[in-house]
Amino acid sequence: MRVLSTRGRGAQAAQDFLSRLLTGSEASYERALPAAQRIVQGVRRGGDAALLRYRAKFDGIAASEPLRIPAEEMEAAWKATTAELKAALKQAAKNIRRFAQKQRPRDFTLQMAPGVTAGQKVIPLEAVGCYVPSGRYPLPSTLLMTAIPAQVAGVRRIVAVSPRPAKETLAAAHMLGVAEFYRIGGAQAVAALAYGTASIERVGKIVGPGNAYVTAAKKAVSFDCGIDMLAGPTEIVIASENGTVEGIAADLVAQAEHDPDAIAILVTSNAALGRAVAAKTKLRAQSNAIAKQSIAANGAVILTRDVEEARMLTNQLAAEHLTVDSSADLAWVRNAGSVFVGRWSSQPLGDYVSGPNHTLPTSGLARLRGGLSVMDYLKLVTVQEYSATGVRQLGPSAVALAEAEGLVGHADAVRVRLQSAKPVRRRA
Ligand code: HSO
Ligand code: ZN
Repeated sequence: MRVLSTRGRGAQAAQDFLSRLLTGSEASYERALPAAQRIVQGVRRGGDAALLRYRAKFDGIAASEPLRIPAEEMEAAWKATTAELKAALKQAAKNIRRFAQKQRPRDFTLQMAPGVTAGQKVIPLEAVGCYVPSGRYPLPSTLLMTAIPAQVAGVRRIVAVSPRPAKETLAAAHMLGVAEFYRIGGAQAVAALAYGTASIERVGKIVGPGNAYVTAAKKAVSFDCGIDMLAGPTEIVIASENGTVEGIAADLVAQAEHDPDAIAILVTSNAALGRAVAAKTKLRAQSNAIAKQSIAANGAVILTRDVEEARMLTNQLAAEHLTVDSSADLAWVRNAGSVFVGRWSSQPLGDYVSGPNHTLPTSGLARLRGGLSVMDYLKLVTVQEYSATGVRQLGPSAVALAEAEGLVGHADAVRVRLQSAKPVRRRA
């Protein structure tokens, strides 16, 4: 693991490394875009037949294998799950649900002026598709993270897709009552969800992480179908001055094992801590093929001049996962997908059981948004109601603004109301 210092002779190397991360090389999904677009068009035109053809070609699944996974198969998977894993899935689900419930925005009505109310009505999306990766690692936890907030939002139809779902993923679907599950993946699954086929009804939004083709396809369909975000490889930044070497190194390796392109960084002004973490991380990654690869390619300890510089760099990196030393650090954190506080808050706890979502913004997107939440499945529809009194209160200002914009029709529409809302003069 490289140790780069922002001061002294190595400063240029640190600069180069950071600007490579910050400006981002061409994302892998961009290279996949032309192929993904062809596949999307193929499914859009060719429907089920094309979907089955792509599935056979890319996932090696015989066309005779039905698209939809029978409920009995999911139930059997649940029954075959060990008591220990069942309990773990239940505990994780309970916390994810509780957290999403707390995040759910409420309906409200405000009185804006006498006779004028304005409010918001929270309405769930009709149908969403949850993509569950099944490539390098099967991720049943991702089904919990994408389906539970949808359930809390009140989404009526929740569809899961995964090309080679693990038994554990099917078990999780059964536990959650996610009954519509298709054995499809890649760009073709995204296309089927976005445009529909004879056997798969289209959804309004597609959520969940996937490989470069899935991400490229999400971008390709995003004019016609909602998407959560374009997710790149996992990132972890630890901003620590006095953390524990063992814990920091273990967390760096943990997120680094997701992907050979994962990014794992410690930012610190404490050179002794930095050097110890670099050595320990290298050692820990030795026995983990993928982490070893990503740490060699994108792992770094950045030694800064002072704490201030460490904080500034951390905010610039806008990491998907950020660990800080104490809750006092929350005061300077501006950009991060999810923050972990203190030595005991190991990041994988958040990947599974704490409650907050693990579907998080990557590639600097944390400057603009946080993780997936119940909000991603909801619309805030606004409502307003005037009485005659209300029109008399606000109407004249609306007319003035409409006239300023030269929109005669707008002004007239309000005037019509103003005229009929004139207070009736009582005869003396
Ligand atoms: N760390 C990943 C999520 C995950 N980890 C799923 C384990 N399973 C992205 O936040
Ligand atoms: Zn993880």
